Amino acid sequence: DDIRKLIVGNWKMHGLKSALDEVDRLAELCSRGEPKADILICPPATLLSEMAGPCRDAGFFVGGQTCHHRLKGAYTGEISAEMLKDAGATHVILGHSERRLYNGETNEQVKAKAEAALSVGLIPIICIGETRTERDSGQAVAVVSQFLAGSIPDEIDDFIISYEPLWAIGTGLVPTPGEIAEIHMAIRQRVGGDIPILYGGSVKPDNAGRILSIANVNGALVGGASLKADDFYGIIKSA
Ligand code: G2H
Repeated sequence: DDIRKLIVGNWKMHGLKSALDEVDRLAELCSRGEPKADILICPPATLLSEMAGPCRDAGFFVGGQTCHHRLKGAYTGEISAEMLKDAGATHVILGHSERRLYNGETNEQVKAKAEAALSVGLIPIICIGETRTERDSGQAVAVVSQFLAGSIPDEIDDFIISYEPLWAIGTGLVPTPGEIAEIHMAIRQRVGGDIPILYGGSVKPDNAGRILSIANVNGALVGGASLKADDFYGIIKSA
């Protein structure tokens, strides 16, 4: 397919102001290497405003890691889609399995968050994936299909899907190329030809080239290996 590859760094709850040095370092590596992929960094919300300028100068996008489903209001501690946009974000990760697990996010909430994001012009990156038990019982495609049916707003065409098998997140375990290809094909059949489909879960410099060459893998959502510029660049350059 012709979809431009997108490499996303999901910093999760990592990164103080000192992490801006990693952005500078990444900018330097990319200016020398001229990577072919688009680059998006999703830092903690506290760093978003400060990172937006240097990232824009380097040609990187910045994004949020979640947003509230309401546009504004009395929701102490929450961040709206418009606030992310105002801070410089172009994208927002939604329904990451860590949020589904630790914050009880449901498909309905993820869908409402995606609608909020789209209403202010942010591109939602909707995360879906099966557990090890679901895979072992042959349910992976069915589970992923249910997530798709439940989490994607109706009649939208500007969103990104990230397939992240739960058992591959932060574990060093990665599905076989055949397993990734099967799920990405199933997602492609349901979302159509223009929607980028990312793979996430223990993507590292040494496996990125293999993963990114699989059919219908249009990029990667990278956690641990996105925190250090040299590791992240190792992934970017294999795209
Ligand atoms: C999956 C991924 C990024 P990691 O959560 O979202 O993290 O690359 O550390 O497995």
